[in-house]
Amino acid sequence: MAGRWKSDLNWSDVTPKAAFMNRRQILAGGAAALGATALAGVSGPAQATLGAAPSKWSMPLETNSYEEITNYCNYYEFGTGKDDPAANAHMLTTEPWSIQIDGMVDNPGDYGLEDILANVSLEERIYRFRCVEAWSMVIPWVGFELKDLLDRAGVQAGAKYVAFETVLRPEEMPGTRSRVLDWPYREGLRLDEAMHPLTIMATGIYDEPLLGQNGAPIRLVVPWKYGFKSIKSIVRITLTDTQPETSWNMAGPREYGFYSNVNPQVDHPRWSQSSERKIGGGLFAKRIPTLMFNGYEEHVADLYAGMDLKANY
Ligand SMILES: Nc1nc2c(c(=O)[nH]1)N[C@H]1C(S)=C(S)[C@@H](COP(=O)(O)O)O[C@H]1N2
Ligand SMILES: [Mo]
Repeated sequence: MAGRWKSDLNWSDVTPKAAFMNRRQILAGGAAALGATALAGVSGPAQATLGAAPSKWSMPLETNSYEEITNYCNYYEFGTGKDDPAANAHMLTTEPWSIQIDGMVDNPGDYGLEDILANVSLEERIYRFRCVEAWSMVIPWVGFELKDLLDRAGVQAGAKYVAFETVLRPEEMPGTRSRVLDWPYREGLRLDEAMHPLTIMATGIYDEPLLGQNGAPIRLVVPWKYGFKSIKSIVRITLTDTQPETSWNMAGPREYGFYSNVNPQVDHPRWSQSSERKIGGGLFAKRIPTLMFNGYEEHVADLYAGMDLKANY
């Protein structure tokens, strides 16, 4: 990898995709050999990626290297620079971890991470990721459908939106001592967006449990929306009948709307959204055209049928 990343070489530095495929085969064989009873006894972070099966939702794309994905990050609680999260996120304590699920649900309460993972099926999904700042990556996530967790919580009739909150610990998150955003970091989805099979809660990348900078121990991934929707280190999920506030919309309502769908036809007020630069291609890499809904149009366009996508940006 280029010199700006860490200099110590490891498996992820050599042909990321080939290494990944190898590891996947080894993992599949190993998991089968272990069997269900052996797996049931495993708990803790190791379980965050163990046994993930390849998903039919994966995109057939060349993935970014582990080094790129873990060193070029946005996580303002650890600083606004792209390399701040990698430098600072180790300060965050991620064990034990639980998510408070409340609002319009039949089974409100604190759901421990191990308990959450014991009741879902993990998949490995290669997804496009597009930031509003016009860079992109392809990331092999390990995660499960958010719908599985919401079904368990029992969404009540009348609920229309899902609100998410990131943990707020100023003593572990130096970036929150400045008021660059209104903390805790908040995001929201319409209920049908949250229930869509492409919407996942991720717990790993490349068979590794998430690192702090990528949102350990559990974060949202909504592949047809801009990166800022994919809220990290989630501690609270609230079902509600009113559209929730989101940190970026509060910070810059003209620049960041509630929907935040990847849309090459609607420019950000300060730059074009029609093309992107895939991280890792080097300084002279050609920009590539940005696809409607980040390439997931056939799966999600009907969620927005009849909506004015310029007004609902
Ligand atoms: N809590 C929290 N979640 C966050 C952010 C943040 O600053 N804080 N940044 C968002 C933005 S702008 C992007 S592009 C993605 C980046 O995810 P990655 O660093 O794992 O690639 O996280 C999103 N989730
Ligand atoms: Mo972003």
